[in-house]
Amino acid sequence: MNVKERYEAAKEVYKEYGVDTDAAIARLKDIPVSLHCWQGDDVIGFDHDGPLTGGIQTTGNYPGKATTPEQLMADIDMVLKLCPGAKKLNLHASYAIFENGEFADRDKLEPRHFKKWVDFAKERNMGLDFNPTFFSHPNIKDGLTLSSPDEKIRKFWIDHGKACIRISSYFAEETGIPCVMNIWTGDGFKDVPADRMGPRMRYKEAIEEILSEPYDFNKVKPCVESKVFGIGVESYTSGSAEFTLSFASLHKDKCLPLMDNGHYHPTEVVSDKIPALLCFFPELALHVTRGVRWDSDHAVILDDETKEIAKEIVRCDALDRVYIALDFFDASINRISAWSVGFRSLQKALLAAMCTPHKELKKLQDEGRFTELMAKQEEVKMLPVGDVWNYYCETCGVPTENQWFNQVEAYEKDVLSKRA
Ligand code: RNT
Ligand code: ZN
Repeated sequence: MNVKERYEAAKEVYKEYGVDTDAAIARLKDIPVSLHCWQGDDVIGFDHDGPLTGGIQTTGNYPGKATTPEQLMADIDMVLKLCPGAKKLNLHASYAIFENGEFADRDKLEPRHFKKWVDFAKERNMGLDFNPTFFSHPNIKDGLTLSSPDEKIRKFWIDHGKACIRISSYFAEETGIPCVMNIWTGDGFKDVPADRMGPRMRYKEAIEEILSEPYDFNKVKPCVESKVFGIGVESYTSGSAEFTLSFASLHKDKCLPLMDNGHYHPTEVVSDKIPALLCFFPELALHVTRGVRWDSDHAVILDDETKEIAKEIVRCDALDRVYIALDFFDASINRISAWSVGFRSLQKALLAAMCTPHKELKKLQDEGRFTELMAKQEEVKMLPVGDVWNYYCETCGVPTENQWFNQVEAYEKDVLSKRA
């Protein structure tokens, strides 16, 4: 049987469960997922020569990483070719493109430094998301940026945040698609702090100042991302979960909470937090990643939590209230492959969620039929979602499950292996 025939058979199976797979496919095609540019070059960017610093780290030195905007764009194009569905491109401020020997520090960045990215996105009908870069820079003092006790340091980073709001507005204007702008800092302490509240009060006021820069909240969606600890900041973070959630809730008219599922204690799950936050926030944002023990940024795979996250977004009917972005960086394997596995896995999770008979399952719960609920939930796991997936890929004009990896291998041989 070919892909189409297998799909037709699967479609009949799903019909018996009251699931319309054609509708699921049509819907999934319109759900944008933000593709992070930083998997392509190990979170380095183009505005500095030094290493990645500030609470996060990449490990591995697999050959072929992008070191110029042209290379990174070519690699992103390859990923777009391999992945189905609607995409946005997620940039960091450190990916500014300077020309003719010009340079602007983070506090002086302007929209024009991102014009090439805007052209790139427009040509591919993609929206753009953005992130101020509060790491890999000499103005991180004693591990702190926005929560630093040094006013000059704080001012520099506040000005950076404001510059990024202006750039985000430019992205939204140019693409006609809202720009999600995420504020994450690695601010924190390696060892037991002597003051936990001071940095947080300064952090609060600094973000408030950034958000005083004028913007249209329908077009620019500033977010605050929390983290429980980072590399070198094991004991304390200024932007803890309670801090950012309270901040976002106090400033609901100006910003959104962002949850990265690698930023919590190992048995805490973001899937359960999504419906909790949806009770209070009109919109929220996600970084989908894969935490492994103490590390937050492994490539996303089709694991239980990824499926559960997708399930919550879908069954809460919140696809238009949740901004979904990927956030991981693996330097130990082919980066195009890491990117594609991550993007495709999230798409698979969304598709599986859309092909689940949530109404019937909810009914069993509400009627207290928990024995049957457990049995049914296990039964639907075995439905032929793989056949729907391959057909979805085919209709999106991208390779099916057993066809994409050889394209990565060819690209490695033809392009990546020739890079210095
Ligand atoms: C780090 C945060 C943050 C970064 C990116 C590069 O732990 O998750 O979102 O990964 O901004
Ligand atoms: Zn993140």
